[in-house]
Amino acid sequence: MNTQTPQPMTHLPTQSYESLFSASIEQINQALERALDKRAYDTSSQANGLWEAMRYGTLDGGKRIRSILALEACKACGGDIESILPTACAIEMVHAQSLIHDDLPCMDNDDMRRGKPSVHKAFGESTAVLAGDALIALAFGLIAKETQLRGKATPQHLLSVIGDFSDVTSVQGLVNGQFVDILYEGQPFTPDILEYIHTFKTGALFRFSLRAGAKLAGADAIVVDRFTQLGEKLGLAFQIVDDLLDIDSTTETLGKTAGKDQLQEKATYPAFFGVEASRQQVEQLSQDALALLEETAGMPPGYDSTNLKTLVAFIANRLH
Ligand code: GRG
Repeated sequence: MNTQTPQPMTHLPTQSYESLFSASIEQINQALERALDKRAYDTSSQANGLWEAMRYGTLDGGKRIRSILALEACKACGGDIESILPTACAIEMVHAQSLIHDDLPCMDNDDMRRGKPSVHKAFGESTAVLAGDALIALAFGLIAKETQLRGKATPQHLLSVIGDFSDVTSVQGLVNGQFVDILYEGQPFTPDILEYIHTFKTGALFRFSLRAGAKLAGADAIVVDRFTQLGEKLGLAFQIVDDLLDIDSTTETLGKTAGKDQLQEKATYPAFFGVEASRQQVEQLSQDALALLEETAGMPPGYDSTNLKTLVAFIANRLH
């Protein structure tokens, strides 16, 4: 396998993701720890094993890229962190759920995730299914119960975010993408099918993250639309890079089994277009994302897109 460091494709701020966003990642991790504190919900000990599995699958690991995007979108649009933090945690919970269920033998069947045994390996299949189920429902409750609306964000914005969250967690989002992803395993596919799978399976949660950040800042419709497009570009770029890393990287670096897409005959960008053309698509999507961030109509005075531009570069150039 080729483990050479690829040349950065997008020439942008070079500060590393981990160093620039360490405080925000810590803030999200602490909020997730509180949100998954069993004592707040359940005083009996019967379901301790379920809580352990939910915590194992969500805490301790993960780049937190989707929640960081939501936070940064909210800040760039003039919003307050308190308005978006519960939604950012809900995003991570649903993302964790999708990984837990994706790893199950009846889905993509992976024994390893985030550098440790996947949840069904550590806790058994039925617990993994139930832990994922509980995380989705808990995520909705978190947004509804914990969001503190500040600044221009209104209850109407909050309701609309909850509506979007239903779309992304159901047939207009991850479930749809996963279904079609499995449907096309080992089957001939077209670029349209490929874009469909990636848009729903991965893009939908990125789209939601950027859109929720703008909405919970109380942004105008023009800005919400722009951040929605930004999420679509970044989600697609993220998944194409994921496809490339599956070929180029190692199990050790990724913390999940590398080289599986080819074995499972998955519909991926490099499988259809080849590695070089796939990299060019990531570059194009990154340039499109940067162009969206250059637009200022509807943005607050002092609008600063530096952090979001750094995130574009991280998504294009990431190695894990
Ligand atoms: C949401 C109700 C509901 C069901 C989920 C199983 C399923 C349906 C969808 C699977 C979607 C999936 C696994 C998409 C892959 C997305 C992807 C590239 C994941 C890796 O994300 P990273 O690299 O992971 O951000 P970390 O570990 O860093 O958080």
